[in-house]
Order: sequence, then structure tokens, then C-alpha cells
Amino acid sequence: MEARAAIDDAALEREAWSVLNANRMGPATVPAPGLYPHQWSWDSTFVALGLARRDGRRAGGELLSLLAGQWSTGMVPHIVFHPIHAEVYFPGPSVWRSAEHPASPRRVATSGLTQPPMHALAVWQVWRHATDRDEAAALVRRLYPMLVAQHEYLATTRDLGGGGLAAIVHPWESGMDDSPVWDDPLEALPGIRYARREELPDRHPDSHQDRYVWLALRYRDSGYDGSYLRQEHPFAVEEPMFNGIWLASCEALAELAPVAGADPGPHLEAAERIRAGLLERLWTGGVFHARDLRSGRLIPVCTVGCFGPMLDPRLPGDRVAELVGVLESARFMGAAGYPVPSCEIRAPQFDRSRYWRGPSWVNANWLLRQAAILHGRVELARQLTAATLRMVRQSGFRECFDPFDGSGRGGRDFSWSAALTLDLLA
Ligand code: 2M8
Repeated sequence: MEARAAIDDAALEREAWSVLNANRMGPATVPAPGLYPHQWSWDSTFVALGLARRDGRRAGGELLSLLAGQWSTGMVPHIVFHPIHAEVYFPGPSVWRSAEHPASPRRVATSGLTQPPMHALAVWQVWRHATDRDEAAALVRRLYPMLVAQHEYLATTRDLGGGGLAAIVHPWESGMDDSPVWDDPLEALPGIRYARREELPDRHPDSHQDRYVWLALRYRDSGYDGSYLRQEHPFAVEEPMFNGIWLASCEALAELAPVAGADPGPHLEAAERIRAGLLERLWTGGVFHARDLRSGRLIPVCTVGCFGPMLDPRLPGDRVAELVGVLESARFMGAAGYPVPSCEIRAPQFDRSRYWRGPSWVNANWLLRQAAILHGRVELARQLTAATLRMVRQSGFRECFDPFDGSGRGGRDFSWSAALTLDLLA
């Protein structure tokens, strides 16, 4: 296990800035050098959230650059490609073929999938902490219609279950790629072998990468068509983190609406619909579970995503108490030296070293800390802050961390780990 000498706050802060500056490509910050050389959607929102109090102008530029990739359908793509490294990452622009789609932006190549809709939350933070109010108001007025279009897309094209929730149509859309939540829905796909295995990335060697690519190609070949998603696409899941984030972003949009001269009412109504959908469709056994719309069943495995609806400021107190009980138990925080593990420890699928199947992540911890603050759980927020800072102090700004010994996993110099650390130190 690699561990570093103790590092004080000032040195940690300097390191975070040097990572963020090294990963900057024009107005965008890429997630990690080499590994992810493009702009990823929720990564950039975490960068903006981390920078909101420190450099509002850069945070705003990050979001503008990302939203330049938005499609005219309102869909915000999960990757906006940087032309210089176009095919370094697989699947690159030649796989997604966004340029051939009439709804895609003309000036940038993008993927055809989306990611958790953190964007309004990020814009709200930038607005709240802005020192130049005029500049920030102009930014909000510019971004507000784009955010409205994004939410409209989710509420229409993605409400595949008809219950007020947005469905993801690919594991990559969750941001929690290899989470065990997808195991059953992926196993249910027809026997697939991707024709050119040598093209597959070896990041998750024994995972379902061929199925991931197959699913993406099917959707692409439908022309990224909404009615195909509804009627034929074999993967559709209502996931609690994605929807909890969407709900929180609706609340943020309601705060932003007056700045843009708009009515907050519709955003609060949208939040209410998602809240009802979450409670009616995903709540079971004291926690939220993902629903597989193709099998009609709730997916039993409990992951860090199951706590996403705690981001709802109006989630009833009894539900919050039950969720916190599970989170603090030996299933998650109680048995991990470096919480929060991305999958519950007692699950047979738990794997301490494989990305979203066990390791702890700075962005997930940060989201849960936000939720704890929202619900007045001061001690929980303190523990999450301390655990997160302990991981980065010990192992650097890694992509994720072993939940038992805190050693780093995945990429190094990872942008959201650095940016959110800046927020935790503020
Ligand atoms: C991981 O996802 C990408 C695909 O989008 C990959 O595995 O290649 C995830 O951790 C995701 O949450 C993140 O946005 C992305 C870039 O950091 O990497």
C-alpha cells in the first residue's frame, strides 16, 4: 500500500490547484490526463462545484463549454470530445457519430448518451458564491434555458416508466459504470460478443464491456430515437442517484428562475413529481433501490446510489432517518475505515478494488455530505468530510480508494477529487 507523509491543508490545496491547472484544456477540465482526455459531463459539474467559491469565472466557463455540447433535443451528452485526442479514448467520435445526427451541435463532437443532471446544482452554487453579481446574473440568464431544455428532455423522452422518473438507457449514463446494479439487466441481454474485441478498453477486464458497446451501438443505429427507447431498447433502469440528483437540480432551477426572470413554480412541481415517483416506485426495506423497467423488478443489491434521494431537501424525516441508519451501519460506513464504499460490504458482488463495485469515491462522499448538511445531520457531514480528506491526504487525488485501507485505485491526478477537496477545505 502506498501512503504519503502527512500533508497539511495549505500543501493539499496547492496540489489540488496544480492538478486542476494541469488538466485544463482551454475552458474545459478533463477528468484525468491520458485516461480521460475529453470533457465528461458530471465530472465538469463537480469541477465547477469545487471551484464555485474559489474561481467563479473558471467554474462558469467550465459549464458553458460543457453545455456547448447540448443537443437540440435538450440532451446533455456525457462526453464532449476534444478534437486533438479524438480517438485516443474508446468509444470515440467515430463510434458515436454525433455529426451525422441533425439534433447534435455542429461545432463539437459528442457522445449520444447523458449522465446525472448535476448541472443546475452546479450553476446554483456558482451563482450563490459569485462575487461579481452582474457577471453571474448574465451567466445564469444564458444557461437557464439550456437547463430547462435538459430537464424537459428527461421529463419527456426519458420517462420510460410513466411514473415521473427518468430512466437511464445505458450503465455509462449512471456515472457508476460497473456497479453491480447493472449485472442482472446486462445478463438478460441476448448473448453478445462484440465483433472486434481488440478494440475494447481493458479497464474492466472481466466486466460487461462488450455488452456496453453493443447497447451503445443499438441506440446509435436507431438514430438516437426516443420512440425506439420506449418500445425496443433492452436496457432501461430507474436509478435513485440519477433521479435524486435530478430532483435536487429541479429545486436549484426554482432558485435560479427569478434571476432569469422566470417562474419557479414549474420546477417545484417537477421536483414534487420526482419525489412521488421515488417514494412510490423505488422505496423498499428502508432504502431506495433501482428498478429494472424491462423485468419490472427492483434490483436487490444496495449501493451508494441508493442514498441519492437524500439530496431532496423535502424528503420526509422518517425516510431520512431510515436511510442514515443503513448508511451508518456495518453495511456501509460502519465497517469501512475509509467510507463510503460504493457497494454494500456484505453483498456477494462487493469488490474492494474494482471501481464502482466497492471502492470509495470523493464525488459520492461529497454528494452524501451535501445531503447530510441539508438534513441537519452535522455529525454525519463531519465524518464524511474527515473520511474524504483522509483518503486524499494519504493517497493523493486518485480516481477512487480502497474502502478498508484508503490506498488509491484507478487514475491519478483526478480532477473531481482535487476540485471537491478544495470545496471541503473552504
Ligand atoms: C467513468 O466512466 C467512463 C465512461 O463514461 C469509463 O469508464 O471509461 C465513470 O467513473 C464516470 O462516472 C466518469 O464520469 C468517467 C470519467 O471520469 O469515468
